[in-house]
Amino acid sequence: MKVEELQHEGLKKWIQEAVALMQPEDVYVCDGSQQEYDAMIKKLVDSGMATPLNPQKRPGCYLFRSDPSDVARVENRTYIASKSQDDAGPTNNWLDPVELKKTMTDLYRGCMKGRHMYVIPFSMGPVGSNIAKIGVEITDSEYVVVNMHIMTRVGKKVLDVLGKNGEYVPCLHSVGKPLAAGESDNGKWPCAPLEKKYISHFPETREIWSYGSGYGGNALLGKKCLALRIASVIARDEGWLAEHMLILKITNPAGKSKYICAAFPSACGKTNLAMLVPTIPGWKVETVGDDIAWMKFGKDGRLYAINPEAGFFGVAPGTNMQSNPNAMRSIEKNTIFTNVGMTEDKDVWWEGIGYDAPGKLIDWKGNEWVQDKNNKAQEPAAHPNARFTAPARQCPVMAPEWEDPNGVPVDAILFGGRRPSIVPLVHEAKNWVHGVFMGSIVGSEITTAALDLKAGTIRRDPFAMLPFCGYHMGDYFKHWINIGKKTTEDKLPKIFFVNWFRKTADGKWLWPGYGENSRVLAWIFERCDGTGKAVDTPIGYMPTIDAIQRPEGVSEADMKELLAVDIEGWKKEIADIRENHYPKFGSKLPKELWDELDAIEKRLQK
Ligand code: GTP
Ligand code: SPV
Ligand code: MN
Repeated sequence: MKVEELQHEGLKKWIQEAVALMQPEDVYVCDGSQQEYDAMIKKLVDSGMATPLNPQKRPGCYLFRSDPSDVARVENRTYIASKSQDDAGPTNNWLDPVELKKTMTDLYRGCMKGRHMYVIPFSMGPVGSNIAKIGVEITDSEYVVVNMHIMTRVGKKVLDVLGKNGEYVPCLHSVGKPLAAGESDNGKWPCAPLEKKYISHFPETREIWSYGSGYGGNALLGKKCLALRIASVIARDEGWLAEHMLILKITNPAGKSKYICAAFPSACGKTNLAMLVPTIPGWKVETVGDDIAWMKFGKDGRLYAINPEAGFFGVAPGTNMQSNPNAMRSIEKNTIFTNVGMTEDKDVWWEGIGYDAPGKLIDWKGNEWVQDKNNKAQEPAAHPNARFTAPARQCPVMAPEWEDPNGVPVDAILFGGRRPSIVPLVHEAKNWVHGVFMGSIVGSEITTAALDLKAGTIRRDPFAMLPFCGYHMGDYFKHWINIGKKTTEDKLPKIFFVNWFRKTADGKWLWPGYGENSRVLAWIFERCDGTGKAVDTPIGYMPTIDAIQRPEGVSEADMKELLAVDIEGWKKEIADIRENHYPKFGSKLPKELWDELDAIEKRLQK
């Protein structure tokens, strides 16, 4: 489609300005069709950027290898450029919006020379639904176009909804590597060096400007940039919640269903929990979303959640037929793989896929790779943050209502993270504010989902939103408390804290995780139903030792450890929150949360 054909004058003007600034060879407006997807893929294959995978084993699948410097989000180059620094708060990188726009305009000048410009109209949420938000991404990356096709709803139907003067979030993106006349990428992933990368958000004007990275959340701007950082600001203003949460439906043997949202930091198990195959007979879990939830109040005073996305951008390593068969089935066809290993017959392989590498591989850097199981220090064949992009509709356990524009009523909200010690398998908040307290203290061992952090150390990641909250986190905590005041306690979701990642002294998992997590979900279901057995402890309600059936391989002693309150450990935890975590938020830390901290400390001292 041509720019001249657009009905929306504002949109046309914005595109024309971008063209004048970025100077692409030509401009193409995406219509979201299959032909368009196929043509884009062909271009990517012809240029050597994409490798078609084995058409028998992986029909419609393609492999990309990114630049080794461009393999994950870059938190230290991600900015919340609100007018006042205080509005961005202590947890976000801030730059003055006027200064930042100046810097980035200079970078954008001529940045698309030798490249095509694509205009991607997309909807987060079902097209036309009154909770959906429209964005338009301008990009010079075909990789972004095909990924956006899968991750969002793209094209003509979005433009129809937008009409002549509809609202949209403008999302500017360039890989930041102009080409000289006659020059091509030669199959090499284009991006800019780290110090030139900017992933910028302008919350007041609701704009996104991204430069220099082609990877994941840095470049697919509907996801973390729009659906979380910008949407969290809109949600604050409008009285709803935009969260880094999976949404699942769980049905008990009697056929009764409940909906659960769960916030875990990046690479801490959302996709896996969302698609879980229960190990307990008679229970069923279905998927509504695996990464982002938008929650709004219904007329009945309950919170309803929608998944604004249309696909999964999931972590490949560790995904296998045992751990997540539904993800494995979702990625059998029509899937884009980024930074995984490739076998000689052009299938994919990664660490933790469930079987040894079948012969020689090409690793994610494009080099020959032979598995050496005796060499513990061998570099992996797949990058630890290697990902698959797959259409949600391919997941065999999508809940039929996953695209319901009204969303699903939320019965429970879970928080969690990777905590090798102290935090038990599950505990339940006494009330909403106690639950907000739980969300505010989420901590997790750092994973490889962000480039610039030291994997393995524990950092606080409140509500799993540390890298995704578009405003002052103290105000965000307050917003959560206020949400609780908009309805009655009985209509609010119950809040729980889970931890699948306890380890033994010799570093083994204390809890088998994955499908076995269904045992904990069943208890949560029962608690919401008013039946599950619990004891009152200083940190909240916990299952009695017999309330959760013990999985095979977990001894009675293990179970006791998983469900014990580590009083001394929690005292240290509380002290750390008091001395290091909460003070960061200064006067914006809601008094209610200090009160919760005092109360829990008192209970621990008894
Ligand atoms: P993002 O897409 O980055 O937001 O990640 P996510 O939260 O969806 O995490 P995902 O489900 O992709 O899991 C990340 C890693 O954690 C994978 O390597 C999984 O194999 C591993 N994992 C997930 N669930 C469990 C579990 O219950 N126990 C253990 N031990 N590992 C798990
Ligand atoms: C995450 O890091 O939480 C992701 C991947 O889901 S990305 O889209 O790159 O943010
Ligand atoms: Mn995520």
